[in-house]
Amino acid sequence: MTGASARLSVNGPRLIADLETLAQIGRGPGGGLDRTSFSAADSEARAWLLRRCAEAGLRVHTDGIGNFVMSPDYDAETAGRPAVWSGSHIDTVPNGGDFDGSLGVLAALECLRRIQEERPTLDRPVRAIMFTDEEGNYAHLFGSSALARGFSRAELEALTGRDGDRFVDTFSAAGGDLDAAANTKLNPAMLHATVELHIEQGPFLEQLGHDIGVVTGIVALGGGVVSFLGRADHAGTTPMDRRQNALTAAGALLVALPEVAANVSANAVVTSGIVTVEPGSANVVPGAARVTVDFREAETHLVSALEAGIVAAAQDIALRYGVQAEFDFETTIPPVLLDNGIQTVIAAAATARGLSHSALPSGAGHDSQNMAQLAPTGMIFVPSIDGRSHCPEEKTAWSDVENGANVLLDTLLNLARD
Ligand code: HGY
Ligand code: MN
Ligand code: MN
Repeated sequence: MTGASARLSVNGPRLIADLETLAQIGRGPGGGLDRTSFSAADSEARAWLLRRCAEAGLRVHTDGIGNFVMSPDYDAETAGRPAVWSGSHIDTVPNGGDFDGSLGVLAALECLRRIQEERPTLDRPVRAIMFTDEEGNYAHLFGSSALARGFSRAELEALTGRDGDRFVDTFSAAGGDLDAAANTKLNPAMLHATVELHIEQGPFLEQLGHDIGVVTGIVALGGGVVSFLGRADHAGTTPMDRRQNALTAAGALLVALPEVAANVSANAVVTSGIVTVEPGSANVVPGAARVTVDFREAETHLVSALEAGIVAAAQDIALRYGVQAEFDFETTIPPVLLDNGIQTVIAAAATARGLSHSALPSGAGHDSQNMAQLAPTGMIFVPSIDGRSHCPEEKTAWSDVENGANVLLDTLLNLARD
């Protein structure tokens, strides 16, 4: 840096090269990325990220649940002060895209590298974060939930992944320590602010032709598994009126869910993405059917009504089909409004770089909704081409990647100075 007021910018080609390299790790048969948390591909991506940090001279602390906290090596003087954090996740949904989460981690890494290279004098430390299991294979926004609310050992022991594996087994196999995982709750006094850069994952910025989204709030994220328990019987000999077919009940719930959502609000959404059937044979009446239910709602006062509507619909259907309904729902992560002051800083940073911007809410879940429970939090969105996400077609223009990273850098430096 030539002077205290010279503006830093990210190294765009380096950030793009990192995104392209990370996108090579975990490419699956569907053409997208399969980087479920603690899978072999996730471990490979974590190892690669650690190498990139080492090459840049950055320090990395891994906490009990496996979140990475990355720091420059020169800020010992301010290191004890409340820090400015920025990050996201590198795990993906099955057959996911190259940008969801990865952009926020690698842009934060790039910002930290520029800070390390230029060594500006800052009043507060800046840290880049990689959160564990944002996509919630084991628990919604797992890594940041461990920081914000913490998990007891008993809670951790009860967690299972979508493949039916127990978290404790997978975690131990990956070298994790359960006692440390149960001890990750963060003291909010350590934080001054947090900011996350993310792709929009929807169509609005593209429709508006705007470069940057200033995120106003994030919807609630809730759900879990509804199990219908009927009776397994012979498919050829059991008359239709004597069956307790659990899958028929599950099917009725899937059909009922859109109306359940519409009865709560125009913005409420409910999704069932996994159905499992037991015993799972073409010639056996299904004795059990389990469906995942993911629900989102922006208004705090409507969240419990949405959950109650799903439960009531399932109970009603169970009664109608002569089966039992059981519920295993996670603690709902409440909706949050993001910090107004940070929104102003983000908007000003965009304007100063000649970028158009608009305010918009997030319909996707993010670690920021947990971090907002701990410190003033902001989010920056960049456009998603065609609004596509959670699919291999997920894409953001490289110019938008660089713009978003520069707005992130400006925002972090602003927040790190008094
Ligand atoms: O599901 C979500 O909204 C986020 O991508 N984890
Ligand atoms: Mn996602
Ligand atoms: Mn994400």
